[in-house]
Amino acid sequence: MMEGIVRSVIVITIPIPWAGDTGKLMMEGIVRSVTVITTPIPWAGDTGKLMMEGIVRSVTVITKLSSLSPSPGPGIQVCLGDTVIVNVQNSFGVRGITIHWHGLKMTGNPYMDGAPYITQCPIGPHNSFQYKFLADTPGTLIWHSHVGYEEADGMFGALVVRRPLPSEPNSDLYDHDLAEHSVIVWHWYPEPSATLINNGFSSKATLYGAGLIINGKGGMEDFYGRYQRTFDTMPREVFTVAQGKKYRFRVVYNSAPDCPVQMSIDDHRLLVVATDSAAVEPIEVDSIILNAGERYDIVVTANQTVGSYWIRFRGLAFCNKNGVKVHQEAILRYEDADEAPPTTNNTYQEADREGL
Ligand SMILES: [Cu+2]
Repeated sequence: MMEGIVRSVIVITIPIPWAGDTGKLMMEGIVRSVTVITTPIPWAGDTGKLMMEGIVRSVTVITKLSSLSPSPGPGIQVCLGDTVIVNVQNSFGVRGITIHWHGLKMTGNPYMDGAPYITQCPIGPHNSFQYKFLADTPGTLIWHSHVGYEEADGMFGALVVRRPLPSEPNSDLYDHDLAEHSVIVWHWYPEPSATLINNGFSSKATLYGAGLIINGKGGMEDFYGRYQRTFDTMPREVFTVAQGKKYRFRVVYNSAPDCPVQMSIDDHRLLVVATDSAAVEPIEVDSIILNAGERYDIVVTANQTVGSYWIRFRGLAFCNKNGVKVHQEAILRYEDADEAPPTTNNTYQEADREGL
């Protein structure tokens, strides 16, 4: 608790033998290796707090033991054709959950798609469920809870399905495609989404955007005047690159309100090579705009002076109404660069780009 604002929280912990664990799966006497993702969850329904810049609010999050950031949850990185197994244990005391694998076709396998009351009854409190499905769609996808506001409140993560480079369109355009270059953008409210959104709907009030968080990190401002102060002390996410190399970044956007986000990198162009898990004819731009649930794969060439550069995220629509100028930054840092953040301004206006 800081600054006098305290909320109770349910913290969900997955002590993870996470992505990359391999195991054996036997079907009809045929044994093959699979990528197994085990989540034996003492989610526990523990109470705790999540604090950003002194604002504490409840979140429905999945905590990685290896990280202090409670959301996004662990990235799932698999290969095309892998059978993916995820053991989910719901340790909430009262809520049902499902996990949706956003972007996978799930051909012939609808009951693993996580659509509550349509293809699956929610996993009840203190119950578990094993998802098992084929990674049948290559590209950048997202996994997320599909009940209530849990996704909006933090229960989501990247799901990346890679294929052999010879069959990967545009793979000649980059040197590296690393898990650490997943960029997970979360539209963030300073209190539970249900509180704001339900009240907004019932009173026909306009919902305003409130904040953006990149891979669980970011400085926060009091964008809509709720706390009557400005604060900006939290660390920002840093993406490291080596000068002269080309990197594929996989950008995922999770948002509850109408808040498209414009993303750009100072002094660097973005080469778009895929969107929503489908490869596209490469096109070079100076910014992209993501809507909720969208994914963009971009190639960034580290062709500038060794240093640190702002990666800028600028909210539009509800995130730019009535003076609410929601923005956030991460840092593109070259190896051997000073650890200080970029010295250029990080205002909303600075993030305004042409597009092409
Ligand atoms: Cu979805």
